[in-house]
Amino acid sequence: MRRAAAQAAGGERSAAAKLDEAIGLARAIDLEVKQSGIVMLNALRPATYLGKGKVDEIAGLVKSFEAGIVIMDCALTPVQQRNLEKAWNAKVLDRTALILEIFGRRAHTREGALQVEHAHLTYQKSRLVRSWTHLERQRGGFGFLGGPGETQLEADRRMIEERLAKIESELAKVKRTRALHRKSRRRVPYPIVALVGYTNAGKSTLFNRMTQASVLSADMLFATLDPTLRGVALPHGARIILSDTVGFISDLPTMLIAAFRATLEEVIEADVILHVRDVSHEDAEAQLQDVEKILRELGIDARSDSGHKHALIEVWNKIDRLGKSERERLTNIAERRPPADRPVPVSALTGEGVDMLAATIEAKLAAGRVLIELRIDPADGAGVSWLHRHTEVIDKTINEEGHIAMTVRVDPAQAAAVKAKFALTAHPEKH
Ligand SMILES: Nc1nc2c(ncn2[C@@H]2O[C@H](COP(=O)(O)OP(=O)(O)O)[C@@H](O)[C@H]2O)c(=O)[nH]1
Ligand SMILES: [Mg+2]
Repeated sequence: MRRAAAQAAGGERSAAAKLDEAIGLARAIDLEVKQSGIVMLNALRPATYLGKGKVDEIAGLVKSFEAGIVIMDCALTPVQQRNLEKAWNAKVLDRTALILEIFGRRAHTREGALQVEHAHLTYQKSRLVRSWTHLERQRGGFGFLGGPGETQLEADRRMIEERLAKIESELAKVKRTRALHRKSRRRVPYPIVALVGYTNAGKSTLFNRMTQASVLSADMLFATLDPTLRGVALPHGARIILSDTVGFISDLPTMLIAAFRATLEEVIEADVILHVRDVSHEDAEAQLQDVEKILRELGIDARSDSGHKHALIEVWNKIDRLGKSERERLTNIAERRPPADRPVPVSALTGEGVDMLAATIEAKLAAGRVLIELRIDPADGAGVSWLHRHTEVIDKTINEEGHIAMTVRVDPAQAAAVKAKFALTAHPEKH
């Protein structure tokens, strides 16, 4: 695959960072990147975006690599896309098309899938309108309205609009019943640990490192789950589900923002969120702000660490890329933070710090365990012994009415099952 990064303005470093990101995005849909580069542009060509020399040069590269796809990290008009596809004899994706492709693969929830389809259709619709305007101009204005080509376009547009309206009403319905869906979606009995962070931060590398070492990842229970979820056994025996998510993308096209948020829906479900950061990245600080802003909008406050539901660990990844002094500086900053929100420096690549991360997750999970008070019929001896086997029993007394009052501590993931088992007697959980 040959990729051209068209960078009209901006410094060289940021162009390089954008190129890295685009390569990361292409890999996220399992494309093999054969060649990549930055193209400096003096002027945009309406017909081909790039100048003739560049188009020819890339045509040669496409041929020699036998590439099937060229990704242009910019916004192409439908005409430009078509002309380039013809010139290169390869499929051409622009930035929005590439991101839509990624979101489409990663939308797990019904809402996510609907939002992505909505964004896709909106994208197609905008392109229909644009190419229609283009045809009009070529034919010399409004004189040809009602011609055969235009009828087809109008029909296409109406079809898209009808589908959009249908999706919108379905989305409204899904949102109304969201809480319900959430409850039934949770079928796995282990706490969920979700990886979030920018594209290229190292989420998938960390995901693989943590799951490869674990016997659990080959477990039957997980064999049928999708590849972005895997079981991991932590050092002291706690079991978790690790969930890789779609990464943050810089300068996300506006029409894709809702779809992106919807693909993060499952993060709200997580018991622990690992915010993976590339601390060797020049934009690390701005990326941190972006991620925390979106998390807050999802109701996850990265800074307070008060709720047990959203325990968050900042993972400072790629420390192997830091020089000695920069590494010491960051380690000092990390160590000065209070234990509850102390970042964990790691290298997903070399494995350094990953043990510490596992231990930190384990500690967070223990801290996140919830207390449940139950009142049990004294005749229910089986129930009492079940509780002794499956939960941590904190307190057990006989109250005035002769009931057994029990206080037990469980993983948040277990709480629902315990409450359901003793449905009539459970009290609201206390943290
Ligand atoms: N030097 C170094 N590179 C890393 C590390 N973690 C990931 N990478 C590289 O960063 C790139 C993006 O990693 P990936 O896991 O795909 O990021 P994701 O987009 O967040 O899933 C890949 O080329 C990885 O090899 C690390 O700890 N150190
Ligand atoms: Mg990834």
